[in-house]
Amino acid sequence: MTHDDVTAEPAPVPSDCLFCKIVAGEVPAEIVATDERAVAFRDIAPQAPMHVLVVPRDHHGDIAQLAAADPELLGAVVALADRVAGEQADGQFRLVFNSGPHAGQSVFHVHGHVIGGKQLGWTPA
Ligand code: DGP
Repeated sequence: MTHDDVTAEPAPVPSDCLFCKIVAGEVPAEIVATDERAVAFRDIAPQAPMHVLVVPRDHHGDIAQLAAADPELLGAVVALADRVAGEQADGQFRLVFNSGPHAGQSVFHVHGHVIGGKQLGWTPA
């Protein structure tokens, strides 16, 4: 994907989107926080004492598509990540958005990995 591919047009919602199903309550997840626009739940394969995924309720494929289509919603995702870090850890966190398969994205409903609860190393492998 290039920047030319990013438009404000909403992407079609895939009928089999895992994170849409978690948001809808159709697939179980350990939800730790919600608000009107976003949902936070524990990652199924945690990489740190706190490893929570924050997703917008609306479907967007990746962070660039979300930022182009609804920047306020991206702000809501970041705000919920900050709240989760305050509730689940010491308020300090790393927020990672993998964007595209080469970056490690495997679920194509934008999600921020909220990671913390220990001293984190740098850089990611
Ligand atoms: P990414 O690779 O950046 O697209 O992150 C996807 C994350 O989603 C990965 O860390 C594992 C997590 N994950 C995949 N399937 C499920 C699931 O069914 N439930 C939960 N809670 N997390 C999942």
